[in-house]
Order: sequence, then structure tokens, then C-alpha cells
Amino acid sequence: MAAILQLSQYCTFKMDSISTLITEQGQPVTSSFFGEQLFARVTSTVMSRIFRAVIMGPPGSGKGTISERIAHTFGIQHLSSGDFLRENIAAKTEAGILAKTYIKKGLLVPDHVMTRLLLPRLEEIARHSWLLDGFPRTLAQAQALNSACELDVVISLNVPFETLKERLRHRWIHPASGRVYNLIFNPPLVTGIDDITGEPLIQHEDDKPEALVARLRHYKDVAKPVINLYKSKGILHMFSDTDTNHIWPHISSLLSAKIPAPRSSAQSTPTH
Ligand code: G5P
Ligand code: MG
Repeated sequence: MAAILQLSQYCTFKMDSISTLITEQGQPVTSSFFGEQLFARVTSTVMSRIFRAVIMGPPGSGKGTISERIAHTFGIQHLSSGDFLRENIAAKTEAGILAKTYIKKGLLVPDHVMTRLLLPRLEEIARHSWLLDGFPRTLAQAQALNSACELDVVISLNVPFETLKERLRHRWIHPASGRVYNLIFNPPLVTGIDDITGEPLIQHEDDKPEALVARLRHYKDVAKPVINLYKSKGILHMFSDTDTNHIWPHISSLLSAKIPAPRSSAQSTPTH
């Protein structure tokens, strides 16, 4: 019984659902029932439970960097709204062509375009645990997501404005994979070249100075009601620091308590 209780807390499973599970089977709740058989059933139910999280934060706050670490450590799918938009731009889809005009100016893509793009994608991966990076960004997007699914955790990164400006100036990416480098924080082995493929790195249009300042200013205004919404739901976890490597152990231990890690390296030092 102690093990079941521990497991239910570990995975935020409620004891009500466990007793429902038992009575649904029409079996009496006897002490023998709390044996190996039930433990195995609960374990498999809990371990297959889907985990859904959002990471939010201003441009350059480290959402992409931390998301990669989370995906790598906990084996959950990472879906970045920015990467998804860039894929659509590259493929010249209708949404991509429209989005490009906004992104180039450092503006947010309209809510209806974002929800029409992202929500069907989430439906496609509904059987997997996922981490959404960069969506929702506005209250309207958060409400649309809310009506589609229930979130377990929202991570909000709080990094000072000057730190963000400095970071993005030095950011380079490998467009095909989305791998992110920083000439100071995690430089490529050879300047301007992706470590894995040997292909050239590029700088995002919206990391160039004019678009960048507009993005940073706008973030604060639109994020506030979203943060308040998740705070009121009791699922918001805010992390403040100037350094991703300081934030990461706190996020790692938060998630270790919420999702089962597929390997023993939940606290291991990441490469990026
Ligand atoms: P994106 O692509 O989602 P942003 O603006 O949210 O873009 P961005 O720029 O991708 O955010 P990030 O993911 O938060 O930043 O940060 P990152 O890439 O991991 O880290 C930034 C840099 O700092 C990297 O070079 C990294 O290596 C380095 N770094 C990380 N940690 C540290 C550290 O501790 N120290 C140092 N020195 N460096 C570090 O969205 C792009 C556009 O798409 C549209 C918008 O137009 C948006 O501007 N869009 C949406 N529009 C409407 N609604 C949505 N939901 C939208 N989603 C995207
Ligand atoms: Mg990003």
C-alpha cells in the first residue's frame, strides 16, 4: 500500500482514481488485492500516463536550450512553435507565407493562424508526452489550448532584458535540425559550421537588432495574463536567473518528481 501511495504521489495520480479502478473491476477491496497484481496494474497505468507541459519565457530566455535538455533527459517530445513556423516558411505553405511577414518585423503571428497550425499538430501526437515551447504566447492562445487539453506543468523563465539582448546577438542555428549555438555559451567546434552535419549555420532574421528589441518589449505585455492564468491554476513554476546552467538543475528536479525518467541520467550534465 505504501508503494502505491508513493507511486500515486510521484505521478500526481489521485487515490480516488485508484479506488475507482478497483471498484470498476467489481472486486472486493481486500488486503490481498493490494498485492503484486494491483501494483503491476497501477504501475503500468501510471507509467503510461501522458505528461503535458509548456515552457514560456521571452526571446532568448533559453526555452529552446532547456527544452532540448528536457526532451533528451525525460524522453518527451519537444514542439517549438518558432521551429514549426520556420518549417512552414521553408515549405512555403499558406500559413508560412503569412507568418513570415510578421516574424520579419519581430511581431507575433496572429492567434488564429497559430492555433490553426498548432492544435492539429498536438492532436497528432496526443498519445505521447510533450513539451510545448513558445506556445501559448497570448491569453487567446492559452484559452484555445485549455479547451483542447489539460496541462500538468508550466515552466516560466525569467531572465533580465540586458542578458537576453546579449545572448541573441551571438546566436547561430543549424536550420535543418534547429540545433542552437551561441558563440560564447556553446560555440560550434568550427565557427559558422554545424558540429554534426558540417553544414553552414545561419542567424535568424528576427535575431537582428531592430526585430529583437521589438520582440523583447512585446513579450512582457502579452505574457502577463498568460502567466496569471497558469498561476491561478496552480501549475506555474517560475525560474529566475541569468544563466541556464543555474536554472537547469531546478527544472530537472521538478520534472523528476512529475514524470518517470527513462534513464538514470536525469541530473547529468547536458552538452548544450
Ligand atoms: P521563437 O523561435 O519561439 P522566441 O522569440 O520565443 O523565438 P527564441 O529566440 O527561440 O525565443 P529561446 O528559445 O527562449 O529563444 O532561447 P534559446 O534559443 O534556447 O537561447 C537563446 C540563445 O542564448 C542561444 O544562442 C543559446 O545557445 C544561448 N543561451 C542559452 N542559455 C544561455 C546562458 O545561460 N548563457 C549564455 N551566454 N547564452 C545562453 O519564435 C520566433 C517568432 O515566431 C513567432 C513570433 O514572431 C516569434 O518572434 N511565434 C509566434 N507568434 C505568435 N504566437 C506564438 N505562439 C508564436 N511562436 C512563435
Ligand atoms: Mg526557441
